[in-house]
Amino acid sequence: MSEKKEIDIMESVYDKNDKAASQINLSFTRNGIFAVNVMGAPGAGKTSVLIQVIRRLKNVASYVIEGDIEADFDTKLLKSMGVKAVQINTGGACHLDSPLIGKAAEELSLKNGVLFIENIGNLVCPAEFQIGEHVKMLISTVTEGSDKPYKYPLAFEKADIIILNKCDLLPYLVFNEDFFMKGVRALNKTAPVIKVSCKTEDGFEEVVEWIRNKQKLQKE
Ligand SMILES: Nc1nc2c(ncn2[C@@H]2O[C@H](COP(=O)(O)OP(=O)(O)OP(=O)(O)O)[C@@H](O)[C@H]2O)c(=O)[nH]1
Ligand SMILES: [Mg+2]
Repeated sequence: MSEKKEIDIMESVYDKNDKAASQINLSFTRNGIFAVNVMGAPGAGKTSVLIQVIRRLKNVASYVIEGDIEADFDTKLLKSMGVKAVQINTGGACHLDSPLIGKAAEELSLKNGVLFIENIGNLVCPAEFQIGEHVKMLISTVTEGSDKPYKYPLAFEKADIIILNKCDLLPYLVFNEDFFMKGVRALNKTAPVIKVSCKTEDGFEEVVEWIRNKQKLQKE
């Protein structure tokens, strides 16, 4: 009996969140905003990847909502580069949800551009919650090991694009790329997997081209 009650509560939590997410998504679309939910483990390089991407998204207004449990280092860094960014601190919650995004979005006065939402560093919960995004970008890294698609399937299954970051470190690691790709493709047949390095700056032209194309499709 108590088990059934627990499932009902979770269903209503997801339902409420998803309804709010649909409203937020509609409002983003109406304002010409293409929203990217950036997910990945702590330290995967989410902020580093955003910096590389935003630098290359010339002639496009970029906005960032930064999610962290505590602290605002990433927001300060982005603001120091001239990026319009706002911080959300969840104070303990392991993912962002729609009400949090609704409030943060109001602070940014969003209009015509790309909004990156850096989710809490966590390879599990962010994948379960829609937050009004048009696409989900997963940052995976070679330092995490090639078995991650097998162990954390939902994030890989739901991703629209998978960035494999820190490839400059490949010579120093044991990372089985074939095994990684087999795991990814068992879950997700379509998402491009793009190898990048924020250190050498390789791979980002392809990421930016993908974002530009998706943004164009959303506008049509
Ligand atoms: N060698 C190497 N280091 C990287 C690369 N990308 C990021 N890093 C380093 O990884 C660390 C974490 O990078 P962040 O961009 O802060 O990662 P994050 O995912 O935003 O971290 P949280 O917001 O704390 O979850 C930093 O020390 C970066 O300099 C890369 O491609 N190669
Ligand atoms: Mg970060």
